[in-house]
Amino acid sequence: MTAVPTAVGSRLAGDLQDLAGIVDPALPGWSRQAFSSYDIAGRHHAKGLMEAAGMETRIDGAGNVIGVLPGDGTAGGRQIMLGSHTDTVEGGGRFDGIIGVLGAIEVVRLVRESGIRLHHDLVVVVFFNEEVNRFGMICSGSHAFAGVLPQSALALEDDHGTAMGDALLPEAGIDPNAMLDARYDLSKVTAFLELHIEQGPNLENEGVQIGVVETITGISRFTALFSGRQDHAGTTPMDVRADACCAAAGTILAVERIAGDEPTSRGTCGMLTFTPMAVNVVTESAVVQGEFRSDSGTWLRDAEAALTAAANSEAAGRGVTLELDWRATEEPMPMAPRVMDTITQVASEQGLSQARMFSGAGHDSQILAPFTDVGMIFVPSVGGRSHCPEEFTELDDILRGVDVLLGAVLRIDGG
Ligand code: HGY
Ligand code: MN
Ligand code: MN
Ligand code: MN
Repeated sequence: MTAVPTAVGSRLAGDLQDLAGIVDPALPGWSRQAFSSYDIAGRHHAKGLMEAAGMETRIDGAGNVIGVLPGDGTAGGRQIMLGSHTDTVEGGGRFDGIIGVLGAIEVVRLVRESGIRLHHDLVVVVFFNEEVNRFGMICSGSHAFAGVLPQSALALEDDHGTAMGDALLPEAGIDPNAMLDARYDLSKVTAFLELHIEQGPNLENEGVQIGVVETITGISRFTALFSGRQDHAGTTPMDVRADACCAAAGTILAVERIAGDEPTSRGTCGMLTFTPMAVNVVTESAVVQGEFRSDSGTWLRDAEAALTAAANSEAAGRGVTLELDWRATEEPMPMAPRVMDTITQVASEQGLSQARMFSGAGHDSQILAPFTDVGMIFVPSVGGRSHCPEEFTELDDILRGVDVLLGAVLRIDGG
């Protein structure tokens, strides 16, 4: 058996720096948001690395970049698939997503350089638009890839009334009809594996090197439009106002209260816009985008009901009207036991400490999990920070993650 190679730190460090550097210079942190030219540049950069690694590449109708390293033809066309995303949140970090893409490409190089011939075709995918886009949709690329992008997603509108379906072609170079038709035949995929930073504090706090994800969080995301009446701040008595701002504020605090102190439940309202934006004007309209997360679908349904009631009460009590819609809800998603066991076995053979864990972050893996066996490998986040410029993971931890990813590829159904 050919000796199993280990990831090349200098090469991967260079890749990380190059890809992380493709960002919008006008924004803080590392911003390569979907629907931006920086995102297109980032995905095309990854495509170039795939080609340099000897892969055949293409971009599907949903903007997903797909690279293939053919196997020896004895696996009946079956594939082992790796992947993640290259888009970021606004003002994000330089490890979320890209370590999974670059780590997968490093695995391909190691396989080729070592002369190992896999039976399976080895496929690497860069998914378009993993992060929440301005229309409130997550993982639109992997939804399309799995054949589950709802037609209704194209009608989702941003704060300026632009529909996602109208923005895709001019901004992302994606034909919405081709996106709806971009389903990949996942039945031929033996397993999908994603290397990712933990984005939380657990591995670092426990001093553990490898996280083996058991379940990925469920997510319920909403957009609430409060419509009140614009008035003068100084002459309008408090008891005759229809103040959209205060209705929104009460709803935001309700999200925090409903999330409460459950160990794996979260409530966040990260987007709020007022019209007009004027300190001496009673707000006419307010848009709140928020979300709940939990490992329990039941808890999420209860939270949705509680928030709906709270938002209606905050609006009605002020003579404000409310339009509330729940978007991009995802059920909690268990990972495949046989893939988890493979990752566990490989990590222990490599002498690495490891722990099974819950992912409070959402991932493309959860979109693919109903259609093929999926597993995720986590590496520690320094200080547990992510979705911020302070996001950091040590190169040695990334290299350990890549070595486990390669080990799992060689192990799954004979490699
Ligand atoms: O929002 C998330 O959890 C992921 O980073 N998209
Ligand atoms: Mn993210
Ligand atoms: Mn991510
Ligand atoms: Mn979905």
